[in-house]
Amino acid sequence: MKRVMILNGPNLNLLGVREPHIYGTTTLDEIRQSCEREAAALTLAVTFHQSNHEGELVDLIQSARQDADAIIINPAGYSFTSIAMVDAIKAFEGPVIEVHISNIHARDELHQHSKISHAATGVICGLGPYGYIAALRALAETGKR
Ligand code: CA2
Repeated sequence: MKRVMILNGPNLNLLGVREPHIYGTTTLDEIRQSCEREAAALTLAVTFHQSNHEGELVDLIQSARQDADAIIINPAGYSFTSIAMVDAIKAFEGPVIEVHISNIHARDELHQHSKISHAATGVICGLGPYGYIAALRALAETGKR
């Protein structure tokens, strides 16, 4: 069974609680539940993590070298700053899909240019929480054809 590690960066624990006009009303726990349901339907094994700490996210990306076949990551605010996460992702051999709930390209300049995208296999943004489901479906398809 393909193992997928889903990683969420800083402040995503506040989803659904603050700024619903940008990020919607779905909570991170609801996203976790829908990812777990979808993964079961696709026969993928998922783990779901959130951290507000860059080093902890780097440790998780490194651990994926042993523990996962693919990564889905919403790096949140670290998208725009973290060379350490870019380097860790480059050391991971499987596919890495970057997900953003909002359309970062339609945001202010601070939120537009993700450094993580340089190291990602693919990027999904602007589809709301469905982006995580789309990423799982893409990973389930990868390697089939
Ligand atoms: O759209 C996304 O998924 C983002 O990765 C979310 C990040 C933002 O910095 C990126 O530009 C796009 C921010 C996550 C913060 O989430 C909050 C949720 C509720 C209230 C405050 C922050």
